[in-house]
Amino acid sequence: MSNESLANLMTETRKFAPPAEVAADANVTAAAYEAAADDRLAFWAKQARRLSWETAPTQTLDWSNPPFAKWFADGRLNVAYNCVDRHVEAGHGDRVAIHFEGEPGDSRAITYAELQREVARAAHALTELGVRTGDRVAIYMPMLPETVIAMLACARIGAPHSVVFGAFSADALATRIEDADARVVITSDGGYRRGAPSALKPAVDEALTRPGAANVRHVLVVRRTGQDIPWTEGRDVWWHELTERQPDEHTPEAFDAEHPLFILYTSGTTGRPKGILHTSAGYLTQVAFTHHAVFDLKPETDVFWCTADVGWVTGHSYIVYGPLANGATEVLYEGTPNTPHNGRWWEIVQKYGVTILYTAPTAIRTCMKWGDDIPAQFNLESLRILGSVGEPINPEAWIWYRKHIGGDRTPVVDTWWQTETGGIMISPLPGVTAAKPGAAQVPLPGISATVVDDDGAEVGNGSGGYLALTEPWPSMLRTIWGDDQRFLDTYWSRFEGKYFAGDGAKKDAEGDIWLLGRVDDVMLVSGHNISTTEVESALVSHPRIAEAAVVGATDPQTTQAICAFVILRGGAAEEEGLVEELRAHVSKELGPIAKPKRILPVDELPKTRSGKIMRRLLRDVAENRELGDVTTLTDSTVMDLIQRKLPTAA
Ligand code: 6R9
Repeated sequence: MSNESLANLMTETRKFAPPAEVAADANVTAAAYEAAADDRLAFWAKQARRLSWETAPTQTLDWSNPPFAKWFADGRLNVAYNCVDRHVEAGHGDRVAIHFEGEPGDSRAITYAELQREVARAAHALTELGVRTGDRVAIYMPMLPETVIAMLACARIGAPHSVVFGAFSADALATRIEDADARVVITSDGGYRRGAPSALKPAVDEALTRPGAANVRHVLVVRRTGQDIPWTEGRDVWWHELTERQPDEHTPEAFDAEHPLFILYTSGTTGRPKGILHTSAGYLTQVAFTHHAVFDLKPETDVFWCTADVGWVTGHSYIVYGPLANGATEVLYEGTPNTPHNGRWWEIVQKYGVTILYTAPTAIRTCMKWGDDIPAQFNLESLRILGSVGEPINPEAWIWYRKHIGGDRTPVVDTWWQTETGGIMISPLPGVTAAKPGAAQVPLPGISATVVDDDGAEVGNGSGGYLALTEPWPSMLRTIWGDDQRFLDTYWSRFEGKYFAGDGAKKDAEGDIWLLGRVDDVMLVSGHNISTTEVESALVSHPRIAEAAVVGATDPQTTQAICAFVILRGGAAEEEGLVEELRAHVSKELGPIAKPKRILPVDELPKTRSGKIMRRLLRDVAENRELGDVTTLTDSTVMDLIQRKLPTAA
């Protein structure tokens, strides 16, 4: 991003100091930054002592073969023991671990003592199915307690899991089963989505017809909806039948700190999905620490709710491993935010007295679109901290979130991280940082991140460039499963000795970091680099716009032309002159160079199930190309809707 004037145009200047009561009682204070700056490795060695070790580590980081890191390498522990048993042993067996809320309104509270018994039975069940330490298990599930139990059972016996989004196709599942060479698949008959049972098992059956999936011996099936499903005798096993007859005690075995914990596939923009490999102790240390620090979790009194899907890294780290390692009480919700009504999330916050909410900008903007009056019907006073993850959060959405969900009193923490980083890397701390709407701001204590230019040189304050991570961190990916070379090429070859995150970023005059979206999403317009995020933010700051997605479409005059897809607030129709008004608005906010050439009002935007806008597909539309791979879309009819709109706007 060479165009500094444009990179400086995001003129957000509002700041929100931490509330006095949060600051006074914060888990982590400014002293943590100093301690970590003094001795980063000693800081992490101390954080590792949050965990219970069978053999405590004497080593912290082994970086003798960069970028292949080993953390706490001579230590041994069991991840599931750390997330479950030790809380029971500490006398918290009666504490609710999971408040499960089904979409149809059924609910189930699972205490740590019950979770311990369920995980024990599931661990025995996997062993009976022949799963041995090191074998891979694919988990293809809706959001159910059994999903969490299955992951913990795998961790308990040292069998790395590979969770595949329940919304992915049979093809996507088959590719992932094959790449990881999974031996067992855990699934369910189906789950409830948008008010109706939706089947899952048939996709597994289809995936298992592919030659690459030939090594799968068993399919373990959770009964959720009771719908009729195809059954293969000998291969398919009911979860309840198998687990019910298992003992409810299981002796945990300690594994090496670097024992593989899970593989999680990220699709990226091109090529085969990458199997991101995470290992045990470093990962657990960082997710436990960050959950404690960023959300200020008080396990006795807080009720935590992360709305992500467990099939996404946010679900792994902040539904399963972080909160449970910290002995938290949390909500697990099966369904969609608008079933049976647009206030369902806020009803859940009220019902369970949720104190900490962690969600994505896309969800926040959707709620904005539905209207302020929806959350206003519920009592949200229990909330004390709000978090955001997944995309840059535009300042207007940040402000709305704080005001309409947080009652104008809660801190909002904008957390930047990736599947590859395993845990949160850049974020304000709720009791320390004066928050700036739209910025993740500061690397956490113990994390080293900066912004560099094309040559890898650090940029000064006020300049734009690429986000780079300059020191190894405990929950970093260890490699791409089965492809060390791709690991080196993708992340470590762009800048010597630094991790290339693939995100554009800038530092403001105070040295705070602003994330500007994926580098692939930066547009080149008449020689200027323009971030899609900045143009989207400018659009959303207009009162008529609820959501915006911006892409660069090939253009004979300007290399790329800015093309914006926008959703109008309250679903209103487009009136005469609105598009012109919006173009003028962006021009005023960002400068004439950033003025979109085309603005197309649409009803929906194409998103992945983890809430990210698929700009790639919008680029296909803007350039009149046939659509690329749509298998990871939440709702594939969205693209038809958008294409049908096109002629009016051309
Ligand atoms: C956790 C997660 C990673 C990419 C990342 C970046 C974007 C995530 C963000 C953010 C700006 C934030 N991203 N959080 N951008 N501000 N707070 O989302 O993992 O699915 O692997 O995506 O998401 O572009 O590189 P993952």
